[in-house]
Amino acid sequence: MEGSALRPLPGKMLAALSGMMISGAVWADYQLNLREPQSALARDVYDLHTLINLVCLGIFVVVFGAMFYSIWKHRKAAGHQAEHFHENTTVEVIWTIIPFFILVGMAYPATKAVLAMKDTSNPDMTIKVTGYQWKWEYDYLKDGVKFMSTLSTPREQIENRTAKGEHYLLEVDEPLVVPVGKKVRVLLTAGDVIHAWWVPELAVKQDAIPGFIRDAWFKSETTGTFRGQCTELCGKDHAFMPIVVKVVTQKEYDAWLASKKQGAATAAADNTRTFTQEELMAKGEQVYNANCAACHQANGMGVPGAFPAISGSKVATGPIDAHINIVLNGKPGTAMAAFGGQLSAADIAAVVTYQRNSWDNKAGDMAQPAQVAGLKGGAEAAAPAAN
Ligand code: HEC
Ligand SMILES: [Cu+2]
Repeated sequence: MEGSALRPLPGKMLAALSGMMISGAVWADYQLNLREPQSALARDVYDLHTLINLVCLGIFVVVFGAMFYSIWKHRKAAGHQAEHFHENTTVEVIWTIIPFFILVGMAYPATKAVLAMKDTSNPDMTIKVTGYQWKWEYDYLKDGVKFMSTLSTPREQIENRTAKGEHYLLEVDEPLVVPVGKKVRVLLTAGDVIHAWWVPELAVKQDAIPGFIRDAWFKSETTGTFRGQCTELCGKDHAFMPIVVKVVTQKEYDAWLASKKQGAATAAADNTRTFTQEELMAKGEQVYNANCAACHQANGMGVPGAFPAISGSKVATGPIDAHINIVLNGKPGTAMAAFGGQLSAADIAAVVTYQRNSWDNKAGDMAQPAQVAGLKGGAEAAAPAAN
């Protein structure tokens, strides 16, 4: 597949073709091809796509050329009489042998690329990626760094109240950060339904299936920001869980990792601290908007028939332990997931406090991290290891 010379070809061909039909200005911000590959594997995939398209084009021209030529050349009007014959062994052998070699010629490089994609041996680092409705969790297994990556496109853009940004629905609050030139193995799974992790420029596409671990890998040759999407229809906000991979130099990566570890240490300290009501409300609003508003909505009104309103909810104004419990453990069989595994005790204390004292809710009380941790420990002791 040293066919890298092929790469600009289809783009140019398409541009020339379409230039005849579409004016230049329209064409300028339009692109019809795979995204520019950023790794050796992605280049193989790109070249394969080009090669196979060219083979198809060649077959198309030869077959239809022969057909139209014969029809025209032997037309009745020119005095041709149809010949009566059947079974021509030579022709039959030819039209079996030639396609056979064409198919083998296409299958060989394709199989080679697929095998290379599956070869996750000897990675430089491993990241566990978990899909949730509707966000991704990245867990840097060796470094103890773990965070959620959620859509950061403002709601105003989604609801057409302002103009859409350049990376509309392809931007997140916390990208996956990896060093350039390193073989990164990703372990993929999901916490609720099937999702799929796809970054076209790096040629990774793999389903994330609850209860299974699948793996894939990529090795970016350049620094930059590469964007992808969940590619398995996973519910209402399937289009709202993009993937952003930021490839940086080793030095930048080390600095990022250090600051992430520092952040994790602060979060751990938060879990043993006592907060004021104001601190909890401010933190709770952030946690709510990042994790709960997709279903319960920023105004607390939910979506009638699907997601209950929190404003005026009996749970969010009733006994606080029951409120904490539903956030910790979710409600099995419904879309209300257990947040005990993804959010820290401080986050849960904050979001519960926020829900109890926002919109129409005036419970007036607050939850502290220690209380959440106590309930969490209790639940785990009462229901040991479900798996
Ligand atoms: C994927 C959608 C979804 C997300 C995200 C979500 N919830 Fe829920 N939530 C639900 C559903 C559905 C129910 C109703 C469950 C049932 O049938 O009782 C629910 C119920 C609740 C209730 C009980 C409300 C009542 O009156 O019965 C609380 C409290 C709650 N969620 C808090 C939260 C918090 C806090 C978060 C964010 C950390 C959150 N939810 C995120 C879907 C979601
Ligand atoms: Cu998904």
